[in-house]
Amino acid sequence: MPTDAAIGLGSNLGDRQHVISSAIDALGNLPGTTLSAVSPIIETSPVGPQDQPDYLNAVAVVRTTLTPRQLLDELLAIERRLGRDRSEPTRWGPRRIDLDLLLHGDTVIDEPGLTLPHPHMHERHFVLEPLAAVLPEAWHPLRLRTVAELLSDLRVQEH
Ligand code: PH2
Ligand code: MG
Ligand code: MG
Repeated sequence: MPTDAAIGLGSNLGDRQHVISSAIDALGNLPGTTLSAVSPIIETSPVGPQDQPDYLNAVAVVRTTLTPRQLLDELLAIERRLGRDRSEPTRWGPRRIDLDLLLHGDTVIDEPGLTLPHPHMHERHFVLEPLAAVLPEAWHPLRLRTVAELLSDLRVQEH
């Protein structure tokens, strides 16, 4: 059975726009997968170390028969093909491309290298804003809130 999965895209090195577009094209070409929506691309200040360039962020939604683990492996392969350097020394430091599996239906998983929903998605504007643009009614199976609700919670907390 195909499942809707949401993927967060981020880039703050190189030709950010081009790298994000190439990653979106690659998502649409994955086996058993069709691209169903792409959010607007937004420019965001870095979260984490501040001495790095601003990011472009977006979210893509795919409909896929890949399992979460298969999809994760495909995301890592796309990152490598687009020149991601996994030897990057700093956690949350600059990168050409970052593809994060945010949601895979309402699957809950906590395994080495694969946590669903993505453990930080509910606390990040650069994820929730584009995600709410394409999947506002998607359900977070641990926080028991929709994506639109998570975004409005985050806005309230910050005021
Ligand atoms: N990704 C990070 C760390 N910080 N900040 C923004 N604005 N956008 C990101 O995609 C991002 C970040 C680690 O994955
Ligand atoms: Mg990330
Ligand atoms: Mg990542």
